[in-house]
Order: sequence, then C-alpha cells, then structure tokens
Amino acid sequence: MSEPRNLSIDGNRLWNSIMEVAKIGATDKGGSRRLALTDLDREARDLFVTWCKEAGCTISIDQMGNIFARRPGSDPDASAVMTGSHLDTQPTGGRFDGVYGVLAGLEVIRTLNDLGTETERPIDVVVWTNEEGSRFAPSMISSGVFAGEFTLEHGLSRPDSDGLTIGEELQRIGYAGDEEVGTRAVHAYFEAHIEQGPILEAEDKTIGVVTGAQGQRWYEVTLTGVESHAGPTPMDRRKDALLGAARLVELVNHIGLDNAPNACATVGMIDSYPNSRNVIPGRVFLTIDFRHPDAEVLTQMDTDMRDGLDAIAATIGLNLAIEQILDLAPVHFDESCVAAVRQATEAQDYTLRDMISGAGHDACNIAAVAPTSMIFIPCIDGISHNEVEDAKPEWITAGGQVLLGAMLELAGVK
Ligand code: HGY
Ligand code: MN
Ligand code: MN
Repeated sequence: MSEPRNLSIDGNRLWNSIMEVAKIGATDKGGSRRLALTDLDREARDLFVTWCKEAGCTISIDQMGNIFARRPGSDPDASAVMTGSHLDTQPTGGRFDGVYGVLAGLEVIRTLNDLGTETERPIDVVVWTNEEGSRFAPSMISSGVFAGEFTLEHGLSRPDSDGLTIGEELQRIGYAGDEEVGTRAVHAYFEAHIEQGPILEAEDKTIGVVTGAQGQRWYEVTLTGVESHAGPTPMDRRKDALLGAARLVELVNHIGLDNAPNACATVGMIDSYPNSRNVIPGRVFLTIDFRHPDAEVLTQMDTDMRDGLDAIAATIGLNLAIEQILDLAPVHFDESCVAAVRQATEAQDYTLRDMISGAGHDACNIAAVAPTSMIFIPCIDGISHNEVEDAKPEWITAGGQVLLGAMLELAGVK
C-alpha cells in the first residue's frame, strides 16, 4: 500500500462537484444564495446525500439537522476522523464558502474508494446546519449545540425574521433527524475553507495552517424613541431613534479603529420603523459584530460600546435594549492536528504560513470537544461574503490534498 501522503485526490472532480452545487441558488452575479433551511438548502443537502450514498457512505442526521456521511473503517468501535463545513450561504454569498469544505471531505472519501484504501478509523463528512447565522442568528448554532455551547431547545427555537424557527424549518424540509446531538464521538476534526481574507494570496502562499481563530461577540440593539410628524415637530422636541442609530454606527466604527490593527467592528443589519419618509423613526433595530484575537480586548470593546450607547440614548431621550447573542472566545487549535496539517502540506511541497482565522467556523465550536484544526486556501482578492468570491482550481486541489494527508495521519491506513 502506497504511503498515505502519496495518495492523490481528483482535483477536477472536486472542482466540478463545487460547480454542480453552485447551480443551486445561483445568482446573476455568479454567486450563491442558499439561505439556511430554505428549499434551495434542502436541494443542496439532497444532492450531497445522494453523492455520499453513491460513494457507499451511511447517512445519519441529528436533531439539529446536521448531516453525517460515514465511510466505515476497519475498527468499527473507533471514533471517527471528521471533516466538513456548511452548505448554507449568505444572501450575497459565493460558490466556495462552506461548500468547499463539505465537498473536499467527500473528495477524500471518493479518493479512498478509488484506491481501495481502508482506514482504521471511520471517516465522517458533516454538513453543519445554519453556519452563516444570516437567516437564523447566531452563526454556527448547530455545531454550537453539538459542542454543548447552546442547548438543543435554544438551537431549535431560533426564529427567522418571519418568526419561523429552525425546528419548524427542519421539519418542513425533512431534515429533523433523530440522532441525539453531540453524542457522536470525534477523534479529530479538520475543516478546509477559503481564507476569506487577503493574506495568503498577497504572500503567494498556497496553504494556511490555521492555529486558531479570533473571538467574536454578536449583539442585537433596539433603540426606541417616539414616532412623530416630520413637519410640525421641532428639532429640539424629537426622540429620533434613527439619529441614535447613526451615532451608534459611528461609535462602533470608532471602537474598531481604537483597537487597531486586530479589532473588527461591524454594524451589518439596520431596520428602521416605520420607515416612512415623513415620520420621525420611533424604533431602530441594529446588529453589532465585534471580533478580536484577545478576549480582554473584546471585553473592553463591550464596555466601551455599552457606555457609549448609554450616553447616546440619554442625550436623545431614547430607550436602549442590548442583547448579546454570541460570545465566542478566541480559539487555539490542537497542536497535533495543526502538526498533521503542516506535515501534509510539507509532504506536497506546497508553500504555507501559520495563521489564525478572522472568520468564525464550525471548527471553532468543535475545538471544544475534539482535537481540531483547519486548512485555508487563498481566494481571489481575499473577497468572500460576496457573489464574486472565487478561487483557483490549483488552490482547490491543494487544500483537498492536504485534507486527505492530514486525515489519514489521524485515521490510520491499513
Ligand atoms: O461570521 C462568520 O465569521 C462566519 O462567516 N459565519
Ligand atoms: Mn464559511
Ligand atoms: Mn460565511
């Protein structure tokens, strides 16, 4: 049997599979729109399940709709080496975010099948439900339930903007599984993903050996003033919630800049009520996304935000409600998994650099319950969460090759 690291994936097959999934929810600008648990998400899930069954895998689905495709190993009692990612996208998402990691995992299985290679441990490829946190907040909720970060009840009850819950939508699309969430033993977890930032391409490196991820805090803020007539209401008698929102956006941006170069601070959503051109807005809903590699800095950003918002609300006479809906501590991945990624990269003579992830990934949650690492490949101009998101076929192949090598390092080859 050839050395595990000499096995070669079929990069064309992987690229073509990604392009096949990209047809589901394809947008005019060449991206993907497959919001979690919509009919398009179901269509992509169904295609993945079909392909995995064709590859001889058994399929299990847990109570959060996470899909597990298993290729058995020689030791039926051994815990699995797992890989995967997500199939749901942002509203203006790209063809690679999430999909790449899922299909790179399937390519590992297809390659082992082609070569008749048996592993000691089973190989699991997983599709995590609602990684993006766009339709249902927060992001990575299902890997979070799997890792014990959230209760199953909390996960299933997350509503979308129409009040439909994850639980209801899982039932509707036929992915409400019965496997108890989090009971599946994981020996090691690897996730392949595009970097979604500019570093690898700028440094002309093919592989990012991901040693960890920055922490994140997500908040939902509601500012409440008084709707009133835009004409007769004097400027000094207004309780204008949108004015408060404008100052909140400026405050959040300042907090990010004040903690440069590693802080990120974003107001991604804003909903002004009643949103009528001649009514002074009475209520505004906004979201805040803070990121930083250092938990103490995140805590300081939190304090600065709350103090700043208290002052804004007091000055304008608004009621302020802040709910924190995500508190993801900075993550340090497991040394042995990071080493396996590095060795698999060096075995292929790919250029590499260590890095931490700016984006959150399901791997960030799984790291709490299993040794975990990630494999990054570059993306064109570092752009992601955008329909123009793109990657070179040679990068797609390289990441899949490293994933195969790293997984076999942990799965054992007969
Ligand atoms: O928000 C994130 O970092 C990820 O894309 N869900
Ligand atoms: Mn992703
Ligand atoms: Mn994403």
